[in-house]
Amino acid sequence: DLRPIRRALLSVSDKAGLLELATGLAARGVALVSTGNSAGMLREAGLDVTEVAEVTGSPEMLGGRVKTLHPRIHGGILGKRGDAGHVAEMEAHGIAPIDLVVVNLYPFEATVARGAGFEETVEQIDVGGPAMIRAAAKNHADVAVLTDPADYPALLAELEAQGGTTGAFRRGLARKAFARTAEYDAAISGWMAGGEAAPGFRALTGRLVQTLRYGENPHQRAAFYRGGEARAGVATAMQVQGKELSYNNIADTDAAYELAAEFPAGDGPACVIVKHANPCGVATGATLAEAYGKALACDPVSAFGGIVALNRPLDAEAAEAIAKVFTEVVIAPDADEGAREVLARKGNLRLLLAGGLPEAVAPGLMWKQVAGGFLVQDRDAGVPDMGKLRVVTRRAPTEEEMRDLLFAWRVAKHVKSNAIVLAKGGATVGIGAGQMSRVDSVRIAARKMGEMAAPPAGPVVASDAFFPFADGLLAAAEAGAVAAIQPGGSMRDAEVIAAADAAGMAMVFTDMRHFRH
Ligand code: 93A
Repeated sequence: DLRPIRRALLSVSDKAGLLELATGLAARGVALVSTGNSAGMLREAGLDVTEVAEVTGSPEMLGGRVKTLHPRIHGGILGKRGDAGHVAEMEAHGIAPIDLVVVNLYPFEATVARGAGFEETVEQIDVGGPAMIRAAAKNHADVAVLTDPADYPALLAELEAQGGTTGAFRRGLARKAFARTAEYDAAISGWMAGGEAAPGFRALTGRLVQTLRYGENPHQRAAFYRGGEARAGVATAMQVQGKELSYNNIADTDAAYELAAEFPAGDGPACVIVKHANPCGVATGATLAEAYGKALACDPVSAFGGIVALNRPLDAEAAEAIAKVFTEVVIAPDADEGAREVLARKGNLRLLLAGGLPEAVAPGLMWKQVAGGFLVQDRDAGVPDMGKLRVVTRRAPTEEEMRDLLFAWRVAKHVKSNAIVLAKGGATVGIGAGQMSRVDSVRIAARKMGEMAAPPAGPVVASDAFFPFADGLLAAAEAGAVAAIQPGGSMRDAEVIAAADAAGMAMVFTDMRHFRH
């Protein structure tokens, strides 16, 4: 299924990489056909190029609205090379085959983004471009289609290596081409709905990574797509060993890695262990192995069969420690040779290398389905202004307490609400998640701490939203908590502050809450 490229049509708004591509094609004897500005640029560079108007015998008209919409162009793209009927018809109508289509579209999205007016925006709706892209993608049995300058070098490399394009190569390009036109039309319809200011204006489009064996449960079908945002993470990571990822693995790995990203390199080694979308242990340490040990100590029972995420390249020492506990997935920015050797002994364990840490504060969107529709919101990239943390109690936190408060706060953001996190010495020591009442979350966190092999004294407590009554705070004080961090803002803040003062606790308000449902 190798196909030569004898004639290429180039019509691009984004001229990046065009000259290099066209020069490479011309050097291989490919005849170049092109539209107005693209043709001008090629000619200026001394390349031999035929204008589309010469091919069609019809000038560009209607201010450019009709340039390439002509049977000599679309017949040349769509005709089946192996179909005698098509070939005869093409000859009868003077249609020459086009083997490569290089098109990128009028910059509709960028025009909307800069706030252009209605008329101007309508004019930036490309019609001829998508028609050519879709025609070429449909006929990928014979035709290659480039819609992204990033793919130009790969095409030249393919020609160099193969002397033409393979079926698999053309199919990959066609899939990308249809994703692009779908995304483009979704942007137009979103704009027409007046939704350009709403999150989600860019439609849900993605590239299938893998059809999963099943979903959250075995009777549910499932698939995994990559798309939307360019953040490093589970969707872009490389799996270097282990069994196939499951739906729940992927969701939990994402939860783990997003929390690990709250501890960028400058914070020192950090480790997160997640089970059922919630962290069951999070810690920092002098080494990754120490961080893992501290995270594991928080709740070793829950950590069995968990997901481990690390904020820096995995080393052999940490890998040895992780390998001792049954673990489903390990994700890290990278892993050194020693670590890979250690984990290779655990054939089933999935090791994912993400290449980097996602940026915790990067903007992005989150989607949640509801019956008959979906909700879209910004991802929670909020970070309270640390300079404006308000000490509301008579006693201010000590330096050490403050360090643990800020640590616990970062973790609480990634625990399902109602979230309560007890922490000491840069490690969680009790986590209460997903309860309908905040006081229950406190009790669970306190019980978890009590079940530790060596429960610490004097932990701090973080609450993802305000304590509506004093009872939750009092339960934390009873468990030994010496300091608290919470958004504040309850009608009964005064009662809660008085309870903290009575217990000798220090408390700070963040003025920002982190519900996560
Ligand atoms: O106005 S169009 O929808 N009508 C067309 O027939 C047509 N053919 C190509 N826009 C059309 N194009 C677009 O022109 C291409 O998609 C590309 O974005 C652009 C390239 O024009 P130029 O080479 O003059 O810069």
